[in-house]
Amino acid sequence: MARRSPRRDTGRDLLPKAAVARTATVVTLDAEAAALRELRLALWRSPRQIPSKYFYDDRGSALFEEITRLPEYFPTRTEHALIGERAAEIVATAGGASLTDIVELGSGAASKTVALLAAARAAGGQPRYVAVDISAHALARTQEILGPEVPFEPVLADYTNGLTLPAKPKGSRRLVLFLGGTIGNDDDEEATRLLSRAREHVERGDLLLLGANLVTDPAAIHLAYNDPRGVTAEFNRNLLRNVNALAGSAFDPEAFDHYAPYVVDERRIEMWLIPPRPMTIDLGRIGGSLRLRKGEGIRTEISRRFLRDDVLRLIDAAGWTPEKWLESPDGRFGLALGKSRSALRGL
Ligand code: SAH
Ligand code: AVI
Repeated sequence: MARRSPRRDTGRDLLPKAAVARTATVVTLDAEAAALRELRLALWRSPRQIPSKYFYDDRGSALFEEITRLPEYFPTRTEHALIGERAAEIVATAGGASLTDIVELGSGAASKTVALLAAARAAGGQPRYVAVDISAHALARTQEILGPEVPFEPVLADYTNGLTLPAKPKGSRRLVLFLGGTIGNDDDEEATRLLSRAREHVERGDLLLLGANLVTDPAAIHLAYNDPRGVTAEFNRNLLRNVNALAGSAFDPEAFDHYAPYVVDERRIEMWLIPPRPMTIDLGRIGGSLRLRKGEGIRTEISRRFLRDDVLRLIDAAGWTPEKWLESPDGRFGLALGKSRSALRGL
């Protein structure tokens, strides 16, 4: 993409139109400036990093959907089956017919949410579906998958920043979804902050449904992030394309190796991009250039595996009292339902 000339953040009339923005990082000039600052800080951290939310431009979202269909990538289909089997129970716990809206953070294509919406309708409700995602492509896919009959409100936003959501009628029930194991892409501090802030959008008694990858066979986890067709490797490298488009930087994605080990004692996959030789990269609007030594990787993602009690402790610390725990028969995926308390505890 052509490098844009530097602009000053002088007024709202200069903002690019939201309709043409492809990710929430380019919706406003403020957001773009914040993204450039965030990238700079992350690249100078030790180890060097690029936050995983930068995976999700149009191509990244499409590649993630492709990953979810790979035979090696078991989390999506495991969670899908679990939600499919327990949808009626989840909806009943979340208010049944009085459930007025389902808000999903990082909704992606929302393939699993369809079962919950159907169960809510079967229980006599007609909830609106509010999907929050940083990727315009993901929200468009959601609309396609849902069809026109579901009341749908897409929100193009970065959920780590302040979120504005459509108001909920007072006294009605709202269910917040955070599925796919995306919570495992954050460390404990970030995860607790995110889940606590989600409570700003609910009333006491509303529910959270959180999906988490559980500790299982390391070889199976390793294969899920090292598929032989190289789709995950492409997803990893594509992050550099997205950064180039956003920042006018000159990373050469093809020059980096995809490396994704399962680190047993940290209980997490780590995704890295490794330069096989020394490189100097012009960082465009991030500022300056980046010198990488041979093998000096950039970490692009952590993807954590949890034990049941880790998940329950996490939601409790974020102000959601654990109500129910659902687990796939193979023990690889868990869903925690938590009820919002009025006061925060344990933070
Ligand atoms: N929940 C879906 C998608 C998981 S992929 C599933 O289970 O299949 C993670 C999703 O979160 C992507 O669609 C990505 O665009 C979105 N995402 C990642 N970081 C985000 C952020 N900071 N704000 C909003 N959306 C984010
Ligand atoms: C979105 N997130 C839960 C996925 C994961 O498994 O951590 C992203 C992903 N990274 C590589 N493959 C899939």
